[in-house]
Amino acid sequence: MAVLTKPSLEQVSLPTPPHRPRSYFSGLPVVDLSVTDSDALLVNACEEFGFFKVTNHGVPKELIARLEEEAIKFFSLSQMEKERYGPANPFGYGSRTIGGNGDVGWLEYLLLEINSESISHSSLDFLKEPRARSFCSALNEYVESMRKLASEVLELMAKGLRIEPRNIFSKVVMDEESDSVLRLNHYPPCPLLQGLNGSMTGLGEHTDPQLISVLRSNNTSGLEISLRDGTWVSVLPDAESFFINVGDSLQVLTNGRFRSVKHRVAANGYESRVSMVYFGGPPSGERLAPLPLLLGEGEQSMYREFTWCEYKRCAYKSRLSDNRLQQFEM
Ligand code: GA4
Repeated sequence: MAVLTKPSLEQVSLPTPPHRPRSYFSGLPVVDLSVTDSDALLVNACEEFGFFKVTNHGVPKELIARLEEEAIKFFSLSQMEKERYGPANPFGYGSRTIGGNGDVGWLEYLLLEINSESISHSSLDFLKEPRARSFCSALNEYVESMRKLASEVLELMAKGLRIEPRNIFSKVVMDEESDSVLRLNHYPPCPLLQGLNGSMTGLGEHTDPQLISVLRSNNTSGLEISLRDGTWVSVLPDAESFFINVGDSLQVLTNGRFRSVKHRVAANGYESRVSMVYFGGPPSGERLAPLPLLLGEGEQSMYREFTWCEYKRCAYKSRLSDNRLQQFEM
């Protein structure tokens, strides 16, 4: 793995690559949050793709840039130094291995636990050090704005589904006890791919366990989503917008009406990809089952009730690409 030695932004934005993916998916729904009736488009996107892009989200550009810069500074430390804060179990610094069951990818990352609205310092000892002060403040401000954005989007989903109360989904992730996570990923350029037409996995295919994921990446391609018919398509990167994923928990609450989207990241031969993902999850003891409000007349519940804690126990025994909801199906 290429190691960033100097903590500078330039190091992760290499010259324009001579090759980009052949084509990007053109059918991706774009939800403009400044438009009042965006809820219908948003519901449609959750049903059809489980994935969409949001614009006019109100998250300050400067905050995004600050956190990205801090993340890059961390990833620019020497490999030996970074390894002191790992291996991620599940929180902390991780490199090449994902989860504990044999998944690997061309990336390094920080997995940070969010405790009562801010980043838990015990999830990464580095954050306890004086030199991490600006990193901590960027992380906490970022998490606060991600909670707000996730909550706004979840309320729009309830509005679009015409269910009350409007905070029926958002209250789950806004709860002080909610089990949410922040993930900072760095996919270094993969020299093995240079000049070749091959591909390599950055992060293997999977669905996200939580209700909602809010993803921001720099302008490097790599993200791919699986469409309903199983075709994989590349997502055009857009550093100005956020991408929203429906997760397994929201698929359950909506009795499968919303799709938990399968996605993956391909490694790039020339450019570094840096992404920051907020995963909005329920409190540990939260019971998850299809909302009776959303069951049509005579419609059967697709899932039995289970707690988030129960789901997580199974999830940490699974491989990335496993269908983690299968065991809860009726
Ligand atoms: C996928 C979504 C998030 O990145 C994550 C991942 C977690 C991890 O990296 O530790 C998991 C994966 C994710 C699902 C199954 C288990 C757990 C790796 C893995 C094999 C942080 C999460 O919440 O679930």
